[in-house]
Amino acid sequence: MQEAMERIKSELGNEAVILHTRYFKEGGFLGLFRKKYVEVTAAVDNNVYDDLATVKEETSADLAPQNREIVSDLAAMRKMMQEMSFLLGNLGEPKFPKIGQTLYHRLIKQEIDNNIAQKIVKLTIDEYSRTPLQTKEELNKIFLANLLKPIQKIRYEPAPAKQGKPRILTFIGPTGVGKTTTIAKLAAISAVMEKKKVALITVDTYRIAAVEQLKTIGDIMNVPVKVVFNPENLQECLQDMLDFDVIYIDTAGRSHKNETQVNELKEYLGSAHSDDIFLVLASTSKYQDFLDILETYQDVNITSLIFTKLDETSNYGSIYNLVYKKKHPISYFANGQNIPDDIEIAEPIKLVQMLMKE
Ligand SMILES: Nc1nc2c(ncn2[C@@H]2O[C@H](COP(=O)(O)OP(=O)(O)OP(=O)(O)O)[C@@H](O)[C@H]2O)c(=O)[nH]1
Ligand SMILES: [Mg+2]
Repeated sequence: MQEAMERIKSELGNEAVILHTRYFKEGGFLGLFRKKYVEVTAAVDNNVYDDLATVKEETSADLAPQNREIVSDLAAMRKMMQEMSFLLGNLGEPKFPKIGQTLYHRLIKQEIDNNIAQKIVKLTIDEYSRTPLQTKEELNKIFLANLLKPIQKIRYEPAPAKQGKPRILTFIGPTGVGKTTTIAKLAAISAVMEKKKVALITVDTYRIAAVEQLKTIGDIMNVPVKVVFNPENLQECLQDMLDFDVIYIDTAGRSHKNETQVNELKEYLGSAHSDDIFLVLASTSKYQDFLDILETYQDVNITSLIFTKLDETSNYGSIYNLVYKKKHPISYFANGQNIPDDIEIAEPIKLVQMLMKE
C-alpha cells in the first residue's frame, strides 16, 4: 500500500484522490504460494477522467489485466459522456451564422419563446444579409424592427368618453401585484395633474387594511372613497356618482385557482359596467402563470394588461410572449413604489427597447 501511495504521489501529485482500493491474491499453485496484491485507483479531483487516461498511458503496461480493463472502461465512458453532452447541448439549437446565434441567445436569455426567437432571428439575418450597410447599428435596427413588427399594432386605446357619464375603470388581478398602488398612481395623475373629478371605490372589504389603504390614498389626494359590500351596493353607488369624470374601482386580490373567489369577482364586474377592465400582473411572475390567469378570466372583457414591478426583473421575454401570442394590449408599465412617478404608458416600442437592453 505504501508503495502504491508513493507512485500515486509521484504520478498525480499531492492533490490526488483515492477512488478505490482492493486487495486480492493471484498466481500460485493449488491455492498455495499465491501473491498478495493491492490495487489503488486514484485521480486528480478537478479532472478525474483526463488523469485516469494519463495513468493508463503511462502505466498500462505495468497494470494487472483487470486494472487495464477498468481504465479502458473508464476511458470509453468518458468518451460517451463527452458525446452525450455535445448532443444535449446542441439539441434544438437552430443553425444560424455567428451573428444570428448571438441574437438568438440574447432572446432566449430574456425567456422569449424558442419558436418566436427563431422566427425573429431568421427574418433579421435574412434582411441583414441583403443590406449593403453591414454595421452593428444596422443589425440592431433590423433586429428591433423585427421584434416590434408582430406587436406594433397591439395597442391600448382607452374607451371613448361617454357624454355626461364618468369613465369607470376597474382593476383586477392576483394578490399583491400592485392593483391599489397602480390605482393610487393613476388617480393622482387624473386628480392632481389633469384636474379631473375623481372618485375611488373599493369592493375589497375582506381586509380592514385594504379599506384603510385606499382611504389613506383618497385623503392625501382629497378625493372621495366609497366602500361597497356587494354587487347591488356597487350599482347603487355608481348611480350616485354620475357627476364624476373618472371612477377607479379597486378589487380584492384573487387567486386564479380559487373558483369561488373568481366567481364573486365576476359578479362585481357584471354590476360595474366598466369602460375599462385592467388586469394587473406582476412582471416577476412566470409565463405559465400569466397563461393560467388569462384562462381564468377568458369570459371577462379585459381591455388591457398592466405590468407592475418592472424594477424587480431584467427578463421581459414572458411579457413579449404573452402579447405576441394572446394579443392583449398593455396599457401601463409600473416600475416602482413611488406614487405617482413610477408608472408610464406602455408603448410597444418600450417593451422592445427593454428586451434589447444588453
Ligand atoms: N417594486 C415595486 N413594488 C410595487 C410596484 N407596485 C406595487 N408595489 C408594491 O407591492 C406591494 C403590494 O401592492 P398593493 O398595491 O397593495 O397590491 P394589491 O394588488 O393591491 O394587493 P392586494 O389588494 O392584497 O391583492 C406594495 O408593497 C407596493 O408598494 C412596482 O411597480 N414595483
Ligand atoms: Mg389592494
